[in-house]
Amino acid sequence: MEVRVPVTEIVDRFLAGDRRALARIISRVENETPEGRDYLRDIFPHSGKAHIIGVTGGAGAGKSTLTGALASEYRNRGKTVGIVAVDPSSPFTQGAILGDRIRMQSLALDPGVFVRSMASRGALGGLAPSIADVVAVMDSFGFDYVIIETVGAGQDEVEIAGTALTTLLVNNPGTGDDIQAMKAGIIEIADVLIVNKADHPGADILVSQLQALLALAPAGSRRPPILKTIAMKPEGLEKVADAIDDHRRWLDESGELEKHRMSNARHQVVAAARAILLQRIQRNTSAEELDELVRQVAGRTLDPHTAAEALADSVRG
Ligand SMILES: Nc1nc2c(ncn2[C@@H]2O[C@H](COP(=O)(O)OP(=O)(O)O)[C@@H](O)[C@H]2O)c(=O)[nH]1
Ligand SMILES: [Mg+2]
Repeated sequence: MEVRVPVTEIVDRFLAGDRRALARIISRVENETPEGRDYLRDIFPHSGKAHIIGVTGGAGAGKSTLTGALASEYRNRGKTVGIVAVDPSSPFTQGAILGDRIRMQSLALDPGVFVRSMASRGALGGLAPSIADVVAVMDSFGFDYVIIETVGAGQDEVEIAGTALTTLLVNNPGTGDDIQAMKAGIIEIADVLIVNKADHPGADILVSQLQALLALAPAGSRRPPILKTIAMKPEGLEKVADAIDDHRRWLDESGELEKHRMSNARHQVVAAARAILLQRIQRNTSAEELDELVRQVAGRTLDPHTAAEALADSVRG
């Protein structure tokens, strides 16, 4: 059985920089336990100082490798980094961080880096609301940068972009479908475009294709820089780190940062309210009751909205 330690004691240890307290708080927050909510309430006022970076793109684009290389670049600059890997196939997720990649192993031993992997889907479906909470915990701990790695799957990356202040979109030469995907609007969320695996043929062609796409953007909108990297080597990460700092400066000076904070806060409050209501409905509805409603809807004797009203009514009063 686990020894109960008062919330305030753990929070004090956390605020003093104790990594074990950090690990404990992240677990409780990620699992959305009452203890986790107590921690979050106490430490949330300490968040808001870190720069939050989203790294998104297709599976195998090199997001994890790039995230590790970017973290090393920040360590060289004397900065600390928290990493949240929201990617089931992430090497960060495979327990020991990559036996075969020395750089990532050394990151795992570095007290200036903290890596956490988590599932993208909450128990109730939808993007796990706790991702933003875990990011807030790392932010409160005092990391200079928090990097969120997420596999590009449409809605997820849009929501992650809501949490991240600067979003990197990782592309590869010679794949072709990237450009199509970006036409579908994903490019709108990219603040920095990365052409990774620039050691492969076709990197310059991809750069010009991306430039052509950006030329179509509305006049006056900010053009994301396009940067070539070889994350595996690593090569090109200084420019990436500089571009992220440039973007942060632009956010500060243009007033976009404040707008972003407001819309992100609004999104989080609404998402949390939705999750609470859904939990209450689930608490108040038995599996049999739900099955009965489902049968009626499937049998067309009841429409889905009326069924949902019946569920919602269970939390009233
Ligand atoms: N040639 C080459 N391979 C790379 C580069 N960056 C990553 N890779 C490799 O691409 C594969 C997928 O990388 P990973 O970081 O796991 O991609 P993710 O799925 O986007 O996180 C791995 O085998 C990496 O070693 C690069 O710049 N050049
Ligand atoms: Mg990965």
